[in-house]
Amino acid sequence: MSLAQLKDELIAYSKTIGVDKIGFASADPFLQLKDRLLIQQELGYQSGFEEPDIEKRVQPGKLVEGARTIISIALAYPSKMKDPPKSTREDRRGIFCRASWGKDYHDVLRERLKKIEEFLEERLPESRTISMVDTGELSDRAVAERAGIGWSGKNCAIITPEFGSYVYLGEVVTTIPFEPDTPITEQCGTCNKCVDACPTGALIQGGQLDSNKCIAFLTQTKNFLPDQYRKKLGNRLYGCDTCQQVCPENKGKDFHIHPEMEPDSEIAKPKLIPLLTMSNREFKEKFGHVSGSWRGKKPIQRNAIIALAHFKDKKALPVLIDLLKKDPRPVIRGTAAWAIGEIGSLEEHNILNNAKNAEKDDDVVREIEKGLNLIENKH
Ligand code: B12
Ligand code: SF4
Ligand code: SF4
Repeated sequence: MSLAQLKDELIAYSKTIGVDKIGFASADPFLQLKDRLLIQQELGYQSGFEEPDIEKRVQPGKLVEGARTIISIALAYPSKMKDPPKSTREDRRGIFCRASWGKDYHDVLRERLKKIEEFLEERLPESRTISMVDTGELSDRAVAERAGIGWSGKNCAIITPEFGSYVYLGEVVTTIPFEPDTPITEQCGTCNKCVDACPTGALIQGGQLDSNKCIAFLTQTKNFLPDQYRKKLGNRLYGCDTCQQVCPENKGKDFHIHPEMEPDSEIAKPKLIPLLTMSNREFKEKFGHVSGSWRGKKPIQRNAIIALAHFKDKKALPVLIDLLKKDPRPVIRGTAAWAIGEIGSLEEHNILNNAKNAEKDDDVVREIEKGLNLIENKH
């Protein structure tokens, strides 16, 4: 069988295993990406979640000796919930970004990628392959761009003409020298909606992100959220979709192809107050299977407290006061103190004062002082 035939067979096979788009790229070094990564590193714009070894990121040959091709796959995910529950005065809700709806995409894509690896190994046993999604060394986007899956948008996302940018990406690196596909030309043109809409100015310019300012990144940090971002968080519990939501290329794009990616609205848009008192076990049971739980319970709870402050939800005060008094985690006590200041009035001023006298952690004391100031400024 010729390689052209094998490629056609693999494309046909990929459709049968639930791959929405497949593309082939050469495994040549990613020289432009290397320059880009060095610039981002120098400017301090990286998130710290990337593979730190830049050489490994840009030289597929370092991952598989004799690598010739990278096969990129894309799976489309839903952008709209069927029957989303309303966030009401009685029950304020937070939101997980779309990339955290349904079953963790790492597991979903790994299963598809494994099947592709097996397909190739069966037909060409002497070939070597490895696959990765998100947590691997390669830039999934740079691979997808080269493989013709989509273009690299000003919002940094890979945008496919068929599914918009709501696609997960993964790849198989192989020693098989397939004919590469042609990249798609950039189609943003004069549009700049994503850059203008970003709530924190994290998109420094089209295609360049300062991760430290990006809400998607900030929701995943474990320490206190810097003051200037607290109001910007809104009710986001994990991730941010704003620069994709405003994108005209995503208009009308809402694909429900994979049943495992269907969101459970009580998980994707959960009530905020019950989140605050959840045990580790309950959290794992309810949220353990979604990608947004990878940093554990604490950042989600911190963000939930910030969301309750955003809603000025007075019903949250008893549980926030309880957290301030009893929670062993300084980030939770401190963020609760700030939120009490945002929501509360003179009665809560006394509570904050008492808590300040009892508090031993300097960071928490600072947050309590912020809370006290917030109340004083209201009166
Ligand atoms: C670190 C990381 C983050 C960081 C930093 C994001 C970033 N923009 O760099 C944070 C935590 C902020 C983040 C957030 C999100 N992420 Co993320 N993240 C990653 C990760 C692990 C590495 C990305 C990386 O290396 N960035 C460094 C930059 C410099 O490179 P790059 O974006 O990979 O590659 C592009 C640039 O280099 C650019 N480029 C190269 N040279 C030049 C030169 C010029 C002049 C220009 C303009 C551009 C340019 O072209 C490349 C191709 O597009 C990848 C998985 C992976 N292993 O690749 C997922 C990944 C990029 N994330 C993904 C997703 C879904 C998200 C979120 C949408 C999740 C959410 N809803 O909250 C947001 C989107 C934020 C945004 N606007 O980018 C998907 C993207 C899917 C897609 N369709 O593009 C990926 C691919 C995961 C996956 N396997 O599906 N993420
Ligand atoms: S994910 Fe949100 S904060 Fe990050 S660049 Fe996009 S709009 Fe800005
Ligand atoms: S909003 Fe406009 S500029 Fe931004 S990615 Fe979409 S098309 Fe490109």
